[in-house]
Amino acid sequence: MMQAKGWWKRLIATGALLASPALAWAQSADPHRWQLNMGRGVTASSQNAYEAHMIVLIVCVVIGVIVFGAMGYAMFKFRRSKGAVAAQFSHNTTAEVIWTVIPVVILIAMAWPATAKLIAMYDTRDAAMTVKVTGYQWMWKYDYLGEGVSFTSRLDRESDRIRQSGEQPTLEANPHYLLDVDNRLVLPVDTKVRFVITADDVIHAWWVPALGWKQDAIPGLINEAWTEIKTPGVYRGQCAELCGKDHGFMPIVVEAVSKEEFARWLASKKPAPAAPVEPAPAPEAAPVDAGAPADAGAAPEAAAPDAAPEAGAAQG
Ligand SMILES: [Cu+2]
Repeated sequence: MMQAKGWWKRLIATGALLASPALAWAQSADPHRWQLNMGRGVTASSQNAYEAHMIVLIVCVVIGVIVFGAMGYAMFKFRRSKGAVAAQFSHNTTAEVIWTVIPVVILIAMAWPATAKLIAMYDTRDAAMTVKVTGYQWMWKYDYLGEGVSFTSRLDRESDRIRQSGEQPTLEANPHYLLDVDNRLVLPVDTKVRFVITADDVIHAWWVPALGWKQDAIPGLINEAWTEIKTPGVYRGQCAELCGKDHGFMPIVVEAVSKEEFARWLASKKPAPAAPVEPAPAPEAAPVDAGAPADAGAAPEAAAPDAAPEAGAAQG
């Protein structure tokens, strides 16, 4: 009895959810189990895609209801058992003109906003920053162009350990199994970020559903895309082009943070000015170049061990 009650409650709750489109279609950025509709995402592009999809879906539903409704009505109302006799005409110019013109008008009405949205999606001008994305078998590399910051991003060690140990991961213990990386792509919110996307070996595709697009990464070719994330958060994606045996093990994680936080993060990732690699060539070069007029002033200073870091700082 109690069980039956619970079942009814659930049915009513589901019914209420389905009856209210706003509730049923309010999606979080990442897909989840039993999701019925596409997500809205967190960018203008993803919102555009969602709206275009909803317009077309509504048009399809209305057409479906009218066509199948008319068909069902005609079949039932004019059935043979009631003595209906089929008309014998074979052509009707007026009907043909109407059923050609109406679909053309509907198609144009749908194509117009869709084309405007597509054009906006491919307009990478006026971006505040550019990130180069390179696909490798089987990881991603991100270069913040002009910032001197670049790193690779590959499957996190925990996911790698689980998949190779034969252990059975659970949603509770490993909620981001195969969807976590060692180094996340950090991006600022409310900033137009341009991506240039390529690959080093085979074709990959960079895809984060919450951003609203998917772009092929092709060796020898540079594809472009852009995003402007509105909501801070962590958004996950995957390689979307079969690229070899570990295609399923090169996830993408984007972390969108405030502009201030991003500036701090970027500064922390930049190579230190007095990095130990930089001053090293100076003492070596000093004896050779000592006689050269251009380096005559700098060489003795660089040769002195305690002055070396300063020389390095000046170079950096
Ligand atoms: Cu790939």
